[in-house]
This record gives sequence, structure tokens and C-alpha cells, in this order.
Amino acid sequence: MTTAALPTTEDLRTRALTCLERVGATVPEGTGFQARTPITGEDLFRLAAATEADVEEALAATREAFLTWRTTPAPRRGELVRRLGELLRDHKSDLADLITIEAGKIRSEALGEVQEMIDICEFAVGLSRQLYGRTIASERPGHRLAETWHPLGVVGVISAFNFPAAVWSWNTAVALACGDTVIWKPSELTPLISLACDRLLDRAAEEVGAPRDVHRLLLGDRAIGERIVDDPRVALVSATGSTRMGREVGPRVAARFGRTLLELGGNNAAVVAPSADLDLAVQGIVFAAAGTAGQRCTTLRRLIVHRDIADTLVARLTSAYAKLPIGDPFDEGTLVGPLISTAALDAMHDSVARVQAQGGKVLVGGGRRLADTAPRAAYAEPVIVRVDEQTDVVREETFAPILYVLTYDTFEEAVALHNDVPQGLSSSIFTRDQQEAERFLSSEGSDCGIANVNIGTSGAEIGGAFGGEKETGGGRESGSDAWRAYMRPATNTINYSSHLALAQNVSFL
Ligand code: UN1
Repeated sequence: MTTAALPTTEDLRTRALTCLERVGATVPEGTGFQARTPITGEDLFRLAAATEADVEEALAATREAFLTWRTTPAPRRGELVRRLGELLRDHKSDLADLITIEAGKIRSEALGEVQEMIDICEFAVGLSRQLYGRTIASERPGHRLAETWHPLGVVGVISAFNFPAAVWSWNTAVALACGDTVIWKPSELTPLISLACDRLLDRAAEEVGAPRDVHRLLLGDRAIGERIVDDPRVALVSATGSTRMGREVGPRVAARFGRTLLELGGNNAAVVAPSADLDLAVQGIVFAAAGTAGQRCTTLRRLIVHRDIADTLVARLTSAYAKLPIGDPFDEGTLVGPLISTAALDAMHDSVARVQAQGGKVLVGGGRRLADTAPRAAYAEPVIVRVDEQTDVVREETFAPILYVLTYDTFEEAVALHNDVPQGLSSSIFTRDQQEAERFLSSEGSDCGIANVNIGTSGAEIGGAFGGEKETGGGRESGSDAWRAYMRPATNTINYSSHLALAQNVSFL
């Protein structure tokens, strides 16, 4: 199904300007790069990119601001994050519109992304009163051993187009509560939502009297990211993107003994066992595989189905896929919006062609929609491909709605197939067999940072830590105790006796 006619680029331009105006942001016009919309695939505005002097000034200013911010009591820092959360709530609809215009997300998912930002702000406000350290029993009389946590410094956030605002907020809300300052280089594909978020944080800082330079936004290309990566004033580089990008960022930051928090590619799978509730499984699979047009790092890319139920499940999925409404993401009826670019569509078609050459069979989808009305946009039909083995194409992440279906006979075989990819972000099992579910979650089961039962691989809540293993990079962001990555622990030994006792019974003097 293709939903109603697309809005015009002019409509989208006006709508974007209205949203920005309501948020209080202006478009920095210039000749640097184009803001565009995947809805029509056309250009919206030409924007100024940050210059080398802007980058240097931002690095110096955020470092300077850190020196005062780190001594501001954490619950006071939390007030800034609370105000940011309130402003995000007030402007939820405008922010969601900007996300739809620039990233092509359907309305419900764009609103969900803003909700995720509000949620992490609330989490970080609470966190600002919970930056706990431990007290440890000392082996020496009259001594106390304690662990204290301190702000780290400037945090460089490099974010991707697909969660253009939420990933920034996971990092920024937590970093600010922890006493760090933030310098942000968003994707070149999503400058407008970045300007809106930056403006709201600026307003929050003005209102609560926080230093203006606790955060800076730098719009522009890869060279800006490289400056952040290489500058010793940036204590932590939190980067979200491809494994290829992480492979460059990791060693460069390590070479200067900086820290990284990497959130890279995923190749997430769901195991569907014979006992699974198929109604539940079909819903969970379709959302995880076709939702966000397959452009989440948590998107379901591989289905590992028990041979006995494979045909039944596949038949249900193909019929659901054939009915997916594809088109204008602002249309309430649409479930699948555009891919970010025609290059993404080419990559999708290339992967499908390569896997077909390896014996893969397309069961449904794979075509292009709206090519006549919007030749520069990339509306893709989510595709299901049945494969006999996990070939090199299946083992790589293609950032598009391709679902590969594999079959298994034994649980051990399913887990082995599941883990036999280079990435380790998210995973799930659909089963009513408790033993099987627990084994999947145990250390002999899924090797991912996220492992679910009877829900899909995507759509994690902010309360848990988010991230994955292997080529996904090992970072953890968002909830739980992910905050520790944004602080440095110090171990303190305090002698309150009148004797100098040495540890390990050493005597000296
Ligand atoms: C991402 O795709 O980079 O779990 C983040 C999810 C979302 C976050 C995805 N809460 O799908």
C-alpha cells in the first residue's frame, strides 16, 4: 500500500521554519552544507558550517565552563536538566516534526524519540542525587577507604542521523548531571533538529543561571568530528555510527589516552521457537524489522526460526509485509517512511542482489515506491529474504529494511547461528518454554548487550543501559549505571588514627 500524496518541499520548509521559530532557534544561513528532507529527497536550506575558529573557540569555552560546572553541586546541576526536560515536553510536537522532516520517521516514532529524551532527563535529574560511591572496609585500624566519583571533563558527542535527538540527550543529560560539559557534532543529515535541541538547552541554561558554555553545537562535516576525536581537551568521545567509523575513532582517541564510548553497528536476530505465541511474534517482528524503515541500530535483521513453524510464520509475515502502508511519514496511516537517501536504497538493492546470487530467495518486498512523484526520495518496500546459510552478506549490517530468514533444528544450533556475526547489539527469543528463555539469557546464550524475551530487538527503554558487544563497540549509554563512563572514580584512604600503619603489614622506619 502507498499512502496519500507527499507534501511539497515548500510545505516542509515552511513547517520546519515554524517549528524552529516556536523553539526560538534560527537557521544559520551560509554556504557550508544543505539541510534536506528524505520525504521529497530535496534541499531545504543552505546552512553555515562551523569554521576552524568556531571549533577552537567551542573547545576552549566548554573546557573553561567545565572548571566551574564541576564544582556546582550535582543536585543543582540536575536543575538544568530538569528545565531542559520541561522545555522538551513543551515543544514535543515541534521537535517530532523536525525529526520527521529530517530523518523521515513516522509521527508516532518521532514523538517516541522526543519522549525518550524527556525520559532520560527525568532519569538524569534523579541521578544528580545518586552519584554514589562505596565505602570499603580498610585492613588498617583507624582508616577509612572510600571511592568518590568526579566529573571527567568535556564530553564530545558524535551522533548519527537515525536517532538525531535521543542519542544526544542520553549523553548530554547524563553528562551534565555528572558535571561534564558537552560539545556536539551531529550528523550532517540532521542539522535542524540539532539546532532546536541546542537552543532549548541554551534557554534552560539561561533560565536556571548555568554557564552558557556547558554545551556547544558544531554543525559541519567529518573534519569537525576529527578535531573532537584528536583534541586532548575532550576527555570522553561518545560516538554513534558505523563500525567503520568506530574503527577509526577508537584507536585515535586511545592514542592520546582519551576515553571512548562506542555505539556502533548491530546485526540483531530473533530466535522463534516452536512454542512461540505466533500472534505476538508476528507483531514484534514486523515492528522491529520494518519499523523506522529498518534504520535503527536495533533493527531486526535476522530471523532464526525453528524448521517446524518456519513456513507458517513466514506466510504470516509475508502477508503482513504485503499490506504495510509506505509513504508520507506525516500521514497517520503510514507505517514505513522513506530511507534517508537514494544511496541507502542503492545499498539495500545491492545487498539483496548479492544475497540472491548466494542462493537467497526474495519472499516479499524489495521494490521501490513513489519513484515517479519523488525521484530524489527513497521509498523502499521492506523485504524478506529466505537464506539457507549465514553468508557474508547476511553477516554484515545493511542499514535498510532487509530481514533474512534462517531455519534451525536444535536450540544449540539456533544460538550458534545467532552469535555467529561480528556485531553484538540486540537479540530476542520468542518462546513459551521458560527453560529455553533462561538459557537464551544465560552466559551460554545470546552474546549481545541487549537480550529480550517475547518482544523484538528494538525499542529499548531508557532505564536500562544501552549498547552492545564485539563490533558494536562495548559502550553503554542511557540508564542503569552507564553514568560511570562520564565520571572518574578516585579511591581515598583516610587515616584518622595517630599512627602511620602501612598496608600489607609492611614496616619501614
Ligand atoms: C539507535 O538506533 O541508535 O532501542 C538507538 C531502540 C531505541 C534507541 C535506538 N530506544 O530502538
